[in-house]
Amino acid sequence: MLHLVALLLHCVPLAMGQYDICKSWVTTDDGPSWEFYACQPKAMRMKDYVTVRVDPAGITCGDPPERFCTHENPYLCSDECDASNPDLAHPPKLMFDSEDEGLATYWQSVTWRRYPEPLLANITLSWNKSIELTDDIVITFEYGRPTIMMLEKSLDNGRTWHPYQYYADDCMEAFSMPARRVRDLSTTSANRVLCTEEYSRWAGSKKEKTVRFEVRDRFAIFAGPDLKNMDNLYTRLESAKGLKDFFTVTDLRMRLLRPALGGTYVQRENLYKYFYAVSNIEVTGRCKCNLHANLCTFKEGSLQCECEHNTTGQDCGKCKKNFRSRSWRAGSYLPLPNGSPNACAAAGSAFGNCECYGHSNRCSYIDFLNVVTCVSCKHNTRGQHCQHCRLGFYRNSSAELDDENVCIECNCNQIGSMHDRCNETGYCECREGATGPKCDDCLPNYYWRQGCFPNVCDDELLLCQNGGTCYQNQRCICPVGFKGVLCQQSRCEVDKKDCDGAPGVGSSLGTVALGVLVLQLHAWGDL
Ligand SMILES: *[C@@H]1O[C@H](CO)[C@@H](O)[C@H](O)[C@H]1NC(C)=O
Ligand SMILES: *[C@@H]1O[C@H](CO)[C@@H](O)[C@H](O)[C@H]1NC(C)=O
Ligand SMILES: *[C@@H]1O[C@H](CO)[C@@H](O)[C@H](O)[C@H]1NC(C)=O
Ligand SMILES: *[C@@H]1O[C@H](CO)[C@@H](O)[C@H](O)[C@H]1NC(C)=O
Ligand SMILES: *[C@@H]1O[C@H](CO)[C@@H](O)[C@H](O)[C@H]1NC(C)=O
Ligand SMILES: [Ca+2]
Repeated sequence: MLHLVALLLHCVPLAMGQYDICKSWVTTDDGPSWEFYACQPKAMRMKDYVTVRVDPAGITCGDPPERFCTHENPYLCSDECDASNPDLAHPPKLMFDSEDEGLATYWQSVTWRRYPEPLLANITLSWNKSIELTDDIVITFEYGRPTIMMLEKSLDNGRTWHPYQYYADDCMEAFSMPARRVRDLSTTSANRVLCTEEYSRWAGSKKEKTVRFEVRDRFAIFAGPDLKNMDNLYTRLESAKGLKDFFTVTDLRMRLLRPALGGTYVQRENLYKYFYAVSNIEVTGRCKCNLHANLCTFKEGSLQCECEHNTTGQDCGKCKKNFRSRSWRAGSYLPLPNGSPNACAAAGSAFGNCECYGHSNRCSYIDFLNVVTCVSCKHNTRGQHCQHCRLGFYRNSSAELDDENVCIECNCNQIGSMHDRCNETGYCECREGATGPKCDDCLPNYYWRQGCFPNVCDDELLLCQNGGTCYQNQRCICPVGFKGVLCQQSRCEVDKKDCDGAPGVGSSLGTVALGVLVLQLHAWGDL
């Protein structure tokens, strides 16, 4: 019985297509066991999981209500958009609904009544999950396609954006780019960002309604027409740098830059026939799970891979706890037809119980100690399991033990601290007078000058006397006739002749005194 089940399971991958299952129970000479394969989820209609944002504010029509015309009949302006009336409203969600046969529901912008100011709108789609496109993106416009638009993509949840494709009725004029067609790309240019004129020319608003981002045509460069030779595509995706990433997105943005004109010129006397209306945005793709999952589910508002191979994370991008005896790797489409699972391995499968938290992928047996230890711990870690921080580093409390950022440099001030080690919260050990986590400050009553020194003078306890002034807590600048650390000593008391002729020659003496003072300042400045 067991035999039969195993046999059936084993046949499944071939029956259902490539990379559909992650593991199967097989019988070998050593008895039954699991066999693992590279696997990926099925392609889905991604519009069901998207969140959309339309910019700028106020671009959606109907607030206040507005009449609009069509290119076909520009003088019969009987259509109305009214956001407060559900039958006449055109909110963004109508780009993603499922439509009854023949009845288009669509998002619509305000009309171009501000002409010649451009009519600009951004439609941003976000999944909060990396997805791999498997078919064309198809955007359906009612009342004519834009004459200029651009598609952008993000791979990092909208932090950075990159052009994906340019669309214009005249690429040279709109973007200073020559017009090209995806069909003309070659194996080396399959991931080129180009400008196409195929979807922007006027052909009557009912006839040609779609704008495409051609994924299939790009796949066909490798897999042939009808995508019969998928093996070749998978081989290429694995080996050509950047090709997989080209088809991967977390967000898409349509930048609508000029609406359909229905002719060559904008008719100023009837601006109510210029606007954008989008009835559908079809995005077909699969969750990116790094070939470690064949299921992707919608949980708590986001898509999540159901990771196998002892991986974890939204994209199965790391190894599960206790399965980190070697570094994480994505599964591979190669070798054909089942690929390599590159599964994470349990700590202790090879030698004893040697986990290195992903900071080393080598263990070594030390004979005379009879222990297995990690070798060459990276990321500033050390220890048998790379579980400690190297001297001069401390543990990052917000990072797990297997995080690359687990150890933070102490960064102690070289002069202010005793040594370059710190305690578990990053505090260095300070020399006398120094303070602060890094010992780069001085305690009160100390001043900083290549280290901390006790104040010689200040404004509170150590006052300069007899009219002396305190210079940067380092010394008193004494008036002529006084000396001592705090100018507390009159020169007359020390040497009678210093007092001769002292009174009565104020101004000239003053000048001399100032001269001395300036000289002194110079001297200290050079120190
Ligand atoms: C659309 O997004 C781009 C960035 O991708 C931004 O520069 C531009 O200002 C946005 N336009 C509008 C109308 O919000
Ligand atoms: C994005 O997905 C992550 C992981 O599933 C989740 O923790 C986070 O809350 C999501 N963010 C938003 C804005 O939905
Ligand atoms: C993952 O770990 C479990 C034990 O928790 C083990 O049974 C299974 O075979 C492992 N899978 C892989 C692909 O290594
Ligand atoms: C601590 O770890 C977190 C998580 O990896 C990281 O974001 C942060 O930058 C680290 N802190 C420092 C100071 O390196
Ligand atoms: C580290 O040193 C600082 C300053 O001396 C102290 O406040 C802190 O409690 C110490 N942390 C630990 C974990 O010892
Ligand atoms: Ca619709």
